[in-house]
Amino acid sequence: MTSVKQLTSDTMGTIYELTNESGTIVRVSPEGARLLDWVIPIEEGRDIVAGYDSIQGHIDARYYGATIGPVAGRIAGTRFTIDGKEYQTEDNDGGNTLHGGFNGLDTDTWLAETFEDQTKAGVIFTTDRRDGTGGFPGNVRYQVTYTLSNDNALSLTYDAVTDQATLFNPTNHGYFNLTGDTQKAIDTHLVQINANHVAETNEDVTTTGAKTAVAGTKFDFTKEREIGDTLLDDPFLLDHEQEWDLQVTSPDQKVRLTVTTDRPAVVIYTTGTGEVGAAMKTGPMANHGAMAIETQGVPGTEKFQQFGDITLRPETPFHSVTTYRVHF
Ligand code: FUC
Repeated sequence: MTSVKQLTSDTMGTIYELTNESGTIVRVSPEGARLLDWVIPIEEGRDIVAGYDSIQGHIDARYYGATIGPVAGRIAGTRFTIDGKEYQTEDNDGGNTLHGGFNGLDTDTWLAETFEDQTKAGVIFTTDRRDGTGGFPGNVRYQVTYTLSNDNALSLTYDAVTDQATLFNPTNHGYFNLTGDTQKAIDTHLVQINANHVAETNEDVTTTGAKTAVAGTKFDFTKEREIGDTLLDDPFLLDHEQEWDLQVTSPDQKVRLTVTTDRPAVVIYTTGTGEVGAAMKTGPMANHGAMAIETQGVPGTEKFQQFGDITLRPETPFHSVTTYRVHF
């Protein structure tokens, strides 16, 4: 059996708790349609998702575990054009629009609807936005569905419909530390990313439009290796030639996380000085204490056609699935 129940606590507010037969527990919040906890039933329960010890901490810091959008990453110069019409978005990141701007989808309190059956349980989060919110055109309904299955997969399904052409490139900003303790750096985690190229970035982390082969660079994770102390904030261009796109294994090898997505890229962001000392569930965040695994369209796609198309049009509803699976 899998199940979902609604709980309320003073520190976390309303949460939805998903459980499966193996005793895995996933907790999500309507605040930002956010992933709070993913507790693996080993030892006394190992929570592999980094997060604050209160929902207010999450709201203030914004991105931990949250649904990010309408456009994940940076819109360079806070402007984009669709069908010849230019739109202006907010400057919340040194001349660029980061993660949807000041009021990204992470700042919405989403409506929640639960479902459960023998093999899976979950929550459908929905939020509606008016034309022009944050500078993005279209009255848009966004949905994110979290589904926990009995085989320890957590799927995040993104859907959206609009009444006029707009941009949509969502992600989830969950930070992971497979030791369960963000006071420990992730440096000895083993990582494999099935990507032979990264998108090249400028100093301000916007993309240049070029792609770089990973061979011989610090971005080469095509064979499993320790992530080390390198700081990453880079879009890996997924080859999509294997069963999964990315795999992370805990230093004690007791937990392995595989990620499979239909999106063309994954941004790996390893936390640095900006996050050090944050009041996490397990105490103050270490330098390099977690990694965000953000599947998405390649940042800058609105500008660089070679990366694809993130235009959402009325006649083509958006649908995308990323599946995270734990092996323990
Ligand atoms: C990631 C990065 C950013 C940023 C943020 C918290 O997605 O690309 O640089 O600092 O999340």
